[in-house]
Amino acid sequence: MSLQRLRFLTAGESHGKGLVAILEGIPANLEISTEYINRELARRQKGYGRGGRMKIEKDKVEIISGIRFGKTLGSPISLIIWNRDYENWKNRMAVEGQPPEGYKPFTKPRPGHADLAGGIKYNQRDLRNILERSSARETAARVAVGAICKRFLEEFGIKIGSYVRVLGGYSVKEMPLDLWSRHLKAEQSEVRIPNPLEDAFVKNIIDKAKEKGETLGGIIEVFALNVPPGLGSHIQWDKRLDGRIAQAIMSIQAIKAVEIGIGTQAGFLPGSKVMDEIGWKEDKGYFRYTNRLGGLEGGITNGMPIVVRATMKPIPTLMSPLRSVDIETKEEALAMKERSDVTAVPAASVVAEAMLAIVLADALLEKLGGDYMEEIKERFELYMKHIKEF
Ligand code: EPS
Repeated sequence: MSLQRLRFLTAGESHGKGLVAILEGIPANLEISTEYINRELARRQKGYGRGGRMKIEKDKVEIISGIRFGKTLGSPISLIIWNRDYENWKNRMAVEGQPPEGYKPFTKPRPGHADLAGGIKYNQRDLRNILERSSARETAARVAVGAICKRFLEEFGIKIGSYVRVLGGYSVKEMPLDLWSRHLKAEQSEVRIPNPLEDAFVKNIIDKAKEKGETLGGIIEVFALNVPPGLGSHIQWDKRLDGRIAQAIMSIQAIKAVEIGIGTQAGFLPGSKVMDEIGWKEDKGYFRYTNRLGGLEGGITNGMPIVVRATMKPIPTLMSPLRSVDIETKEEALAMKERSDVTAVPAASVVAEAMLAIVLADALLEKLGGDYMEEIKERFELYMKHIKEF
């Protein structure tokens, strides 16, 4: 719905054979390598506080179509990320036949997961049939798609980064002012915070949560630099870019809130403390003295960095489980527990980069049109000239 020029779908169960994605709409002649996508996949797998799964998986993409001799063809790009863990699930996740001897269906839904609502909706009494697709394992496919979109945006100087701002209630105390420096610091941190010197505090909170059988959520910030003004539009509700970004980020598993710029803070401040005053200089043209509105006004980019904040709830699989009901007996029971993460906030930060990249690549293509890179670059130059002269 919200994508105008790109389309993508993912498929795949968490413990099935693998994850599949098809991305359509990327123009021809964009240089891209498997290695580039794999780098992003590896970034998603990091983060202190993940469970055993990330030790099993070494996510690598296999490109099936759409790329020849290192360049896109303009045709749909399809890709697969094989699940290594499938080896351990072959019998339980078989496409044909019957469940193996002694197999126990999953009947004690976890509060906070899609288990119960999904089971009711799809009439599945083995709730594994819901869990398998609702799992955040699916985000590996999104990150692969996002990597291709990032590569596209790079051609226009647009850079996307992210960091974790809050984890398990701990709010990062000190960090660089500049967004890209925060991102670079986060790349060095085991918990993706913009100051690795504070890693120990966060890791300690994660260790304590693990001991208690708890899980932890947090707040991430994702941003895009060098985005030209004029992406998105004020003219229709579904063309507004802030709404399109919000949907994309909110669609990430476990995200419960999305803010742009100062976000909810804007409701507490007078107008003069919320708007970003306009200036003009010969060398840089129009600029803003502040960026409280996170680079978006009226659903259109204004040339300032796009800044998005998102809140992730703790993972619902608790090793000290909460009360639930066994859907077979209707009796009170503790929710199902199985291997999971204490926190996946650092991973969600990388996933948010991918989703922002997808939406921005789409918006740039919407603005410029075109089917091949040379054509689109020419149009971009022309538009940049227009911005300068306006
Ligand atoms: C994930 C893979 C999953 C979890 C996590 C994300 O692996 P498994 O369920 O086999 O341990 O680590 O997903 C969840 C916790 C969830 O509730 O969705 C991944 O690849 O990111």
